[in-house]
Amino acid sequence: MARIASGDMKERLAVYFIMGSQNSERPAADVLKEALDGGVTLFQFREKGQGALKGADKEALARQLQHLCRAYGVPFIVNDDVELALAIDADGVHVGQDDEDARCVREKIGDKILGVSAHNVEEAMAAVDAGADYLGVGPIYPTSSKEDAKEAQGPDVLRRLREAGITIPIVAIGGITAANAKTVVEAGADGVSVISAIASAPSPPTGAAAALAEAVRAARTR
Ligand code: 3NM
Repeated sequence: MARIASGDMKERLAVYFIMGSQNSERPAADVLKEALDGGVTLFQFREKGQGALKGADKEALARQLQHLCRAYGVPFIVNDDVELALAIDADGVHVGQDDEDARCVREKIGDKILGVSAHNVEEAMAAVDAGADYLGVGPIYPTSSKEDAKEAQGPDVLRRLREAGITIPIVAIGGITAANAKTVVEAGADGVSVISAIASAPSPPTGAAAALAEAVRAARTR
């Protein structure tokens, strides 16, 4: 298997849904299935924070959600757990600046997808150098879904990264909704990454996912 091509990665980042069992009172598999029906293009299993599953329970949920993603042809990314990603043969791993070093992760996962969180030009350049396939940049807007989230930076951070010559795929994260998706894509993001806009949407979240997909699609053709 070869590394994912940049153009394919950009397509995949259109509607990047992130979720763990802690993000919804409903069964995660139900929420994910309904979101996939709405047009989610990439999924990240992020089992983190208060009440997060561990060990065998975490792996069992990961396998269940991975199975669903496979049925929809949507890549399954694991947040900050290389061991789990390798054990279940996930499609990729996403790491933050405080997680395992991106270069070490790249060595361990071979050609699987590697996503790295970056908050500024320096971190973005280091991530590219370490072999990232895409950058997650945020928080763009205030978020209540990440306990240790930094201060919201606004869409200008995306513009600064592009102006600094960062050309790899970028997904914007933090407080993104169908209403502001256009703004972040126009500022330089290839797509949007969300937890609450889908996981906390009225049930079923199919329409919320479809609205995000439509907003990104419309902004991309401008
Ligand atoms: N990472 P919501 S913000 C998981 O800034 C995550 O790197 C962030 O959730 C970062 O869509 C965030 O509900 C939470 O705002 C995004």
